[in-house]
Amino acid sequence: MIRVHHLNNLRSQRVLWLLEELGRPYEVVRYQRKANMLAPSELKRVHPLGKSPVIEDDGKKLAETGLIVEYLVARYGPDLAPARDSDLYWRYIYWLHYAEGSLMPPLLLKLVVNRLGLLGLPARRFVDAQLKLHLVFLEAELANAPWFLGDRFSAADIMLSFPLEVATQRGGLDQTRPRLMDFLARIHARPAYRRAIERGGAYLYGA
Ligand SMILES: N[C@@H](CCC(=O)N[C@@H](CS)C(=O)NCC(=O)O)C(=O)O
Repeated sequence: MIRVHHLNNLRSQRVLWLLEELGRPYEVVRYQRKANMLAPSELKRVHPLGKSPVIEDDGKKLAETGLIVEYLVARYGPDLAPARDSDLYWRYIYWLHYAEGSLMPPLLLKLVVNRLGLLGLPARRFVDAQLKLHLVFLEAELANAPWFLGDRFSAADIMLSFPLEVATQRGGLDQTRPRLMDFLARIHARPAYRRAIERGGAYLYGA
């Protein structure tokens, strides 16, 4: 059975949600963040970086959410991705990389800037401008279709969920971007999303 090493409240929620969408049985090994927000040292026994998510499946141990999503979809749920020989497939892969590679960094920077208080002020304008750039881009991407790959829900939507949820907390995402807010409302209403929250435990960013 697939085992998910899950740190409360964070990125690994997407992996649980994906597994619920796929209808795959899985085991959750839960870890609680320490007061300093870092993962407990037990996670370093699973992977040297001690970060979550990590999954174990069929003798393999995999880290990085984008890779885990790509692997699980390829192996267990090809319907959640476009056909490999289509142009849309590369758009799908783009979103898998974009979510962690481009959208998360300014959100992480915003966390740091906020914690620095006055010291963070010089960087705030730059970070806010970067976040706005991404939100304008993403809002426009949903102009003609409900999901990031068009009319069909896909694992790209799952991958983008976490940074967009975080953006509502500290990235300036609000009702001025109605398509993104509607996207979040629609994913939060999905039965699989709700089941994943029950399995994963408290999740500050969800509905
Ligand atoms: N890009 C990686 C990021 C992994 C990551 O930073 N995970 C965070 C949880 S959101 C973590 O484990 N933080 C605890 C720590 O760094 O100790 C991924 O998507 O898997």
